[in-house]
Amino acid sequence: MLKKGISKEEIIDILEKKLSNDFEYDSGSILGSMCTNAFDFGKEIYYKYLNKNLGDPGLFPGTAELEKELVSEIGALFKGKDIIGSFTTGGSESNLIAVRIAKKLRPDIKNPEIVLPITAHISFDKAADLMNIRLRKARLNKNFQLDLEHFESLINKNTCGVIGIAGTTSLGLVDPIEAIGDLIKDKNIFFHVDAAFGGFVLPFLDDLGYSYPKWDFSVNEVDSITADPHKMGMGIIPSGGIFIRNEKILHRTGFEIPYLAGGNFKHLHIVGTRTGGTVIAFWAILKNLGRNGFIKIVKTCMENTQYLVDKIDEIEGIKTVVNPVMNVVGMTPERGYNLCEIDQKLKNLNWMLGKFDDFNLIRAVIMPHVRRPHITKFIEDLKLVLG
Ligand code: 0PR
Repeated sequence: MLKKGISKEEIIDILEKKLSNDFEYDSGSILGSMCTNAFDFGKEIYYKYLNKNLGDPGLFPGTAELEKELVSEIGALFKGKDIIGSFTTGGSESNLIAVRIAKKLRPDIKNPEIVLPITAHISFDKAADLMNIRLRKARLNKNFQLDLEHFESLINKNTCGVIGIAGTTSLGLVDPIEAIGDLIKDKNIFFHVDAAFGGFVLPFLDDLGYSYPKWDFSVNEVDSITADPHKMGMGIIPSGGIFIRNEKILHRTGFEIPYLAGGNFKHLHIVGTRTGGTVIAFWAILKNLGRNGFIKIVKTCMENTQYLVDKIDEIEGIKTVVNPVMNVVGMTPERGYNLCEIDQKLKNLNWMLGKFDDFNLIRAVIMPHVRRPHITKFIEDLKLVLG
């Protein structure tokens, strides 16, 4: 540590240099991220309120009330009534919370298991590792859809929870949530839907005439949903959300914190001290954009997604894996071409995509920061790479 501090100007100068090799969303080269630039007004609000700490809500009752209001509004967007929940650091924390609830609600099961699709996010492996739970992963069929028969065969007397995904990490697909619900009906098994990505896409697709399977609280068996503001919600990084149907779950499974300056309360979080600023910012983003604002953002992303799909269809050497349900495009090499090589050559040209070796695909996520000229340039470079 420096003995004597240096000037702000000098520090800013040093930071500019040190951070100059970071990628920027606006450059368009980040084609494989589920995060994006936060909505500008949200940044202003976040900066104004960044000292708010929801880890001690008794000290910030106004912020806590705002969080409740926001949870309820999003719960209604997900077709639920009197939904409870809270904001987290992201999809991983929300999924950890959901898995913990599933385990806690079934103390009668000695060796708890969770059944989930093989496409489930790595956060469930983290949860299983931390909580000593066995994951039973169901495979996919040829069309990258969940093999429901295999899923069913993995459910047994040790199953405390099942997971469905609304917007898979690799392809943005939606699992058959209603059919999973039918499999666990009246079985006292917790049903969590991971809509970390899809949560702020799917509710707006209806208006745009796209079709997709039922995925939210309108499916009676769904107990909780993960949905992240810092993905398609245009929120501040980091901000995630967990939404829960039954309010009794907080009382039954929450942690009691008795010594806080603001007074006793119960929460479900993995973390203690928790940002209120990102929650207030998301409240402001939702109010400012309104439903129409989100529809407009999703519309542009979906049109750009189709543009990319059409362009890929014209190229030899690579093809799209499935028809996208939302703004995620999986590409797989055709015979004679190699995935690692394509990915590396694209990276050499500054195109940063996600590579999923298990499914032999590279993934582009057409976030709001990805614009049409970026896609056109990407296609030119992709043609070059494929020779
Ligand atoms: N659930 C699903 C379906 C996800 O896709 C992800 C993250 C999570 C949960 C976990 O969310 P957090 O990362 O907020 O904890 N999926 C992103 C992905 O793999 C994570 C990410 C984000 C990766 C930005 C790269 C990146 O630049 O794309």
